[in-house]
Amino acid sequence: MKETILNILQEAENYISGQYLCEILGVSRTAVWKCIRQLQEEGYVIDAVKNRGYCLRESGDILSLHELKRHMGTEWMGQNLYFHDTIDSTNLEAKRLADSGAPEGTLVVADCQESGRGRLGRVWTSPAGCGLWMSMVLKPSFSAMQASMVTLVTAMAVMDAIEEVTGVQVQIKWPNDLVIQGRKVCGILTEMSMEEGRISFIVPGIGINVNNDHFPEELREKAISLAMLTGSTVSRAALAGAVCRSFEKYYADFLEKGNLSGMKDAYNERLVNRNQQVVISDGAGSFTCLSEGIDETGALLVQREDGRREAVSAGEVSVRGVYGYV
Ligand code: BT5
Repeated sequence: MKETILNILQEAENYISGQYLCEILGVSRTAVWKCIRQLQEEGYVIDAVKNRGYCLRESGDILSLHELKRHMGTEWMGQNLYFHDTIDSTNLEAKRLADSGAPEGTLVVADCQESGRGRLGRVWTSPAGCGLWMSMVLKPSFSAMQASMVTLVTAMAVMDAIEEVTGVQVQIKWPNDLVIQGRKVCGILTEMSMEEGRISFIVPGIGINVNNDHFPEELREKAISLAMLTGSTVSRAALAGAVCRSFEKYYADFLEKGNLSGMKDAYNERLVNRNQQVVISDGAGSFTCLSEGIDETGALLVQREDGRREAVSAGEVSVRGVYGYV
């Protein structure tokens, strides 16, 4: 019933009378009032005026199943949707769901992660009430060789979504970070499960700092949130919907071409450090080189100091600027 009242208020442009709600729902005025109180407690600003009824003023940044569904507008991504106030990690949950048969397009969103994860066992700081922590389930038929490209497809999708919702221009730090003013606003962790040499599922996990007004000491110089830039609260539900819609678009292009040729130029235009010296670290050590941009497989083309050119694959590698994070 609460859900129906919310839908009616969200669609109405003006006051809706209490009497009307009672009639449609076949319940008492007290029952309607109880629901209104609950919605107010959840953060909806609803005016209640005698002889006029109820009017929804704003939804602000409420992250809930209802708000996520309302903003989704996708064909397949997020149509099977889970929302948790708190969870260990949306990637872990998406993998558990995928393992037990959840379909492609399953989306897990949480308000807070207690064990948010970065790559190589690093921690992803995921406090409640300010970030968008979400993971998607893909069940592709392409080969494992192509899987690392999914991180870059996801980065393109998030970049566009952030611009659509906030107007803020984002840069990409290959392979899995989005940065603004040299600070990390989003990290992507793509995980894959294989069976008998074939991909059983891929889970791209996205962490976006949206309305954080501060960061722990160790991230203060390195991280930024969208609200810190725009000065206003950003709707995480609207952003989640935009990410999913834009992901559908880029993923379809990637599947059609089998590579990143359709987005390579746009990616390179936003590549931070392009044509600059960077330090690349992998399991074997680190080296300094000139970053030239990605090729259509998503590898970073670099030139070593001795002039040798090579393509570095987007796997477990890190890139940083010669003097710091970018
Ligand atoms: C990443 O790893 O950037 C991938 C982060 C993916 C997070 C999402 S949230 C939803 C889903 N569920 C999960 O459990 N994970 C995914 P990496 O490149 O390894 O970067 C990790 C490093 O980023 C840390 O060592 C910190 O230095 C920094 N960091 C941690 N939390 C951050 C935050 N909130 N904002 C910016 N930087 C952060």
